Amino acid sequence: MTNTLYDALFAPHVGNPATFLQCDDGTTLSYDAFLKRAAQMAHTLTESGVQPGDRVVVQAPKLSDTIALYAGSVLAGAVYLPLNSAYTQAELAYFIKDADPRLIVCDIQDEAAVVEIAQAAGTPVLTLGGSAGSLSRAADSQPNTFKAVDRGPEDLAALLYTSGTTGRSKGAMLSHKNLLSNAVALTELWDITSNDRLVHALPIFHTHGLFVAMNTALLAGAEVRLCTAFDINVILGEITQSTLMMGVPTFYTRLLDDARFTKELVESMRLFVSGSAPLLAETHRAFEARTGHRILERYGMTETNMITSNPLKGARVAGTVGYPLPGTEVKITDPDTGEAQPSGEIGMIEVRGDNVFQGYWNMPEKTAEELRANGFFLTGDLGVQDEDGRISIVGRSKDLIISGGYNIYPKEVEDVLNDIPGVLESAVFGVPHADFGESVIAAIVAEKNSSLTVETLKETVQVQLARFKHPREYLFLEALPRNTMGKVQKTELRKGYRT
Ligand code: MCA
Ligand code: AMP
Repeated sequence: MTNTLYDALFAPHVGNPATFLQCDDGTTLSYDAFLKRAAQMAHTLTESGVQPGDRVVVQAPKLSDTIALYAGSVLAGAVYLPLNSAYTQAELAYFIKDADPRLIVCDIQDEAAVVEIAQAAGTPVLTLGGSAGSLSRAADSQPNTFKAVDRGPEDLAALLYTSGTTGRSKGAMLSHKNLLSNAVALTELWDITSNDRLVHALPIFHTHGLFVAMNTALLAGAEVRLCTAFDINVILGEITQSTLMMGVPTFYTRLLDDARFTKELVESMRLFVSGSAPLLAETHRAFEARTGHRILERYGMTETNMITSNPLKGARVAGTVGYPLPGTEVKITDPDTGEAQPSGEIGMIEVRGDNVFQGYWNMPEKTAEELRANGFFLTGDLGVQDEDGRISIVGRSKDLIISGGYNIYPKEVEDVLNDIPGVLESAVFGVPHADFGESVIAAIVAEKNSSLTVETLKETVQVQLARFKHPREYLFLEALPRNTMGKVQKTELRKGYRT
């Protein structure tokens, strides 16, 4: 009997007294204690009716019990479906309808609202949020061992939603093999060991904070300082006792903006990793000048896990994302013909390997559009590979804004805006932002004689979309700039912004 992820990430830690998690409130959990809690979570899931292959939706705070729930879901053979805690009720309702989960776990503070949505689908709801959470309370009385459900490498372990150029979010199906192969590659490449202590300030509902950070730590037996948020005062304190940090570029610009962040403070640190959004070469250089550390930039996607990384030993070149991970093939192709491009030519980044997902949940046509029959996945990122194999991302063929590491697909925001009475059309675009890298701006063309106001727009947007997707400014225009084919010219909108 085997369970691919459990056998590799969790089983080796049975009886391991080393510290696994340290939380904001000072509580610590050894690996052994964590596994016992995971077993209790697995029992609670099965008692709630969760069968192997069932989806468990989790929109919960960042707690040790949330990580134990992830482990419990693996043990019970379920498919873990984490959601951004910023999602609104409207967004949550879509995911629940699409994923048809057997159980929903939410923040105790959101219980009433989530129950309202869940009732329509007849799905039970349990809560997390300290000792009062109903999931935590139910788990307390369960046995602390659980026989892992048989799951093979191809079985699904997680379903992660990612928005798309069509506006509708798609569930990326990730198998045990997808997650494990990537964790193994990264742990080896970055030489993560049980001597490491990771400062973990990322959210645990995305690939970066959940799989890149947690799965590598589990595989290596490293210690994790679980910070509920990126609080600069907490981070500055923790960094003096840690060896490793994983973050989005905003983490590094915020650290550099603080005069207390010095070379002396990072004496124990051995590695700073950046990803999820482009790290400016100027941030890379400033960080090295301040600390002596060259940030290691890597590149990935929800559908593919991590794809490339700068080397641990060897040149970490600012503005590049390094080399394909072991076991991962990368091809740069002509976006029109799909033909491989010679080195030095810009093209679509395509990826193949055990890290690449199994397709989009219930969307075979979308899967066929983006995942070629030969196994290569079309990332929508434009890149160039040099003679040596090193890759740089130079743009995107997909219309995407990345703000503080969160992805915002303009089409999703435009769909919401266009449905508001009085809006004739809209175009959403990104502009540079000092803290978040990019921020969201909406250009609006109002219908003639309408009394549309910014307040009306904001009211609807607030109900429909998570806060990080909200336009930070609305520009009222007479018409949208279009090319001769009628396509909206977002480059013109960007150029015209504040000029
Ligand atoms: C918070 N706000 C944001 C963002 N985060 N607005 C735009 N973009 C954001 N990323 C809003 C808040 O709701 C708040 O709204 C206001 O901005 C200021 O919040 P602040 O307290 O400054 O923000 P924060 O709570 O400190 O969060 C910033 C953050 C956070 C730490 C950068 O966004 C973060 O943890 N980002 C990491 C995302 C991540 O893990 N991405 C990985 C995706 P108001 O105006 O109402 O006050 S996985 C992925 O992309 C692939 C696979 C990969 O390669 O990793
Ligand atoms: P997601 O949909 O959240 O998985 O986001 C994946 C996207 O984030 C990729 O397709 C890239 O456009 C972007 N991304 C991730 N890492 C990097 C990086 N190091 N540099 C530039 N873009 C990145």
